[in-house]
Amino acid sequence: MLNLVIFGPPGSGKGTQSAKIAEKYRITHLSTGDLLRQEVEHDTPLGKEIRKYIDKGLLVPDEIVLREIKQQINGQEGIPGFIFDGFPRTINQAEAFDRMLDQNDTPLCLVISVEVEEEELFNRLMGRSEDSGRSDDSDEIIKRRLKVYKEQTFPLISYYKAQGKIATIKGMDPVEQVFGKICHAIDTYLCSRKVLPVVY
Ligand code: B4P
Repeated sequence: MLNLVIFGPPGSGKGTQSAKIAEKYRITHLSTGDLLRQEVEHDTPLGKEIRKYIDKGLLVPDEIVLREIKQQINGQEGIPGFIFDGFPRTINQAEAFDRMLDQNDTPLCLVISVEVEEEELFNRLMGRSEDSGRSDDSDEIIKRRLKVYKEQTFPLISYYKAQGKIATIKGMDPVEQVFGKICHAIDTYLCSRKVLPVVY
């Protein structure tokens, strides 16, 4: 089973690249951002609770996110793999995720870490804000999301480096070039079952 995580700050291209990875490697794309926004759209009590966090640019509480992920994984046994997009985002989520994968006997293969400079991230998200309709794509909230990333999500790089699972991708290039580098990292893993400690 091919279990991949794509990791990076807001605007690094996680959603964009995940769709392409899912299509090429025929695995299921699971975006916690999309799952949470769907709950908000349905305007359920849970959706109302989630909205309070997303609208402020804060992370949604771990227990809500973990429940969503569990439901998705448990409903889809026997599929070729997953690309987890935007999950995990805290050390607590990563530890719970490791336990979940252990229980299902389906280890995590590779964590794709996409690196983009902060000014470019801000410009991309402000560019998207014009037609995304996303309540969190606004000047002040984007700045908060970038701060939350540094404080709560960035430490996951050391967590997965210690497991020898990080492939680092320079994400400043156009979409197709970034995708080419990601495919190279995945194909290298598929050939050797090893993650090379290089920057693609
Ligand atoms: P997400 O939906 O994950 O939003 P994101 O971090 O902004 O990434 P996204 O995938 O949308 O953008 P992308 O970089 O592809 O999360 C939203 C919110 O949900 C979070 O703030 C949080 O509140 C909550 N949440 C989600 N997961 C959670 C979790 N696990 N725990 C707690 N809370 C959670 O693309 C951005 C823009 O860049 C696009 O316009 C794209 O076209 C452009 N772009 C992409 N690649 C490019 C390239 N190479 N060159 C130029 N532009 C590019």
